[in-house]
Amino acid sequence: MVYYIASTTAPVNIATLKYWGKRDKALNLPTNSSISVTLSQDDLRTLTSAATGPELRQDKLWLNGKEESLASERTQQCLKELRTLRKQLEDEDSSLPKFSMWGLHIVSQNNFPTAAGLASSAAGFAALVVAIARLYQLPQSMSELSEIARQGSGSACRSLFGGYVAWEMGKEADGSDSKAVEISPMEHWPQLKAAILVVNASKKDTSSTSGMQLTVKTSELFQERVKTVVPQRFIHMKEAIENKNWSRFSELTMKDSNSFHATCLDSYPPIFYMNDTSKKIVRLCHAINDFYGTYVVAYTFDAGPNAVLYYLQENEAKLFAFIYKLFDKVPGWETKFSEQDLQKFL
Ligand code: 2P0
Repeated sequence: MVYYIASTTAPVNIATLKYWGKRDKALNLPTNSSISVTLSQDDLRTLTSAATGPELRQDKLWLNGKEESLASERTQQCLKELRTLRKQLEDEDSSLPKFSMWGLHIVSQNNFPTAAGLASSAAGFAALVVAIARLYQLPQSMSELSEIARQGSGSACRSLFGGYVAWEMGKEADGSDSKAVEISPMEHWPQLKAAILVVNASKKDTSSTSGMQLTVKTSELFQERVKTVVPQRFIHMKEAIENKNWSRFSELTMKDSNSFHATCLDSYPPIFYMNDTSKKIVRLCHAINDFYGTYVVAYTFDAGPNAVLYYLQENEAKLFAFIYKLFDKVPGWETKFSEQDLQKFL
């Protein structure tokens, strides 16, 4: 038996300017542009291998060791587009093996909890699209492939790049200009670090897709957010990243997380992604920043209760002194803060 195989990893990306709302559900076209920071591949990532061969009749997927359906329209759309691109190559060069006619076997593994608001669908669809594009030896650029990944899951388009990434919402009705572009590579600002506080690793209650549909339909605050708040913030956040302006970046990141969760709360009936522990983390971050009189940490929360904290490498000890003291889990970390200090902040 002959098999052809390609593998890739795709990292998780965490939005600092949030995507929330679709103007076209079938094509996954967003109501606003967004910005994200891609996490290190060493931490949170999906590893995907795609295989094909003349004897494979069906498409199959194994996710985290368990066979899963590939029947969803979004997945089918990604596979269809990738096969069409491969078919074009085969039509141009008849010596190429007919991959587009054969089944695909896809094996995918996350090294973090799936569907718990840790952007597993982003890394998952990005890895799926890139693994198959490599297998098919497609000449398309990452930005072009991001248009396919976007149709699997909106945020997936941003996981095709490392570092600092913008998803430009585009204007076209067919989605041909709604794609991810790199703002800066990871090496541009390597001092920026992320820590994830896993508050709850179980599956979220309201899926992102249904949550954003409800917000678009019912929230008045949302209209203001997409019309005036996000377009301004997009420009400012891009500048903050390009200029490595940490305090500006922190402020915008926290404000945008709050703005997104406010539109969730303003949906009817309201959607709650953050829980009491999440709120405690928000207060702690502001308290830490107040204590030092400067931005030491910035929080952001996606469609779940888990916190992503951004900080500069030089402030790692300052931040973790608080975190470890508060959660009292990790021995060996010295902190100059007393219980009394902490209680004052919380
Ligand atoms: C984001 N989120 O920008 C925002 C912030 C969650 C909160 O993108 O329906 O899984 O597959 O396009 O991409 C999560 O939504 O939604 C998300 P679909 P997706 O990262």
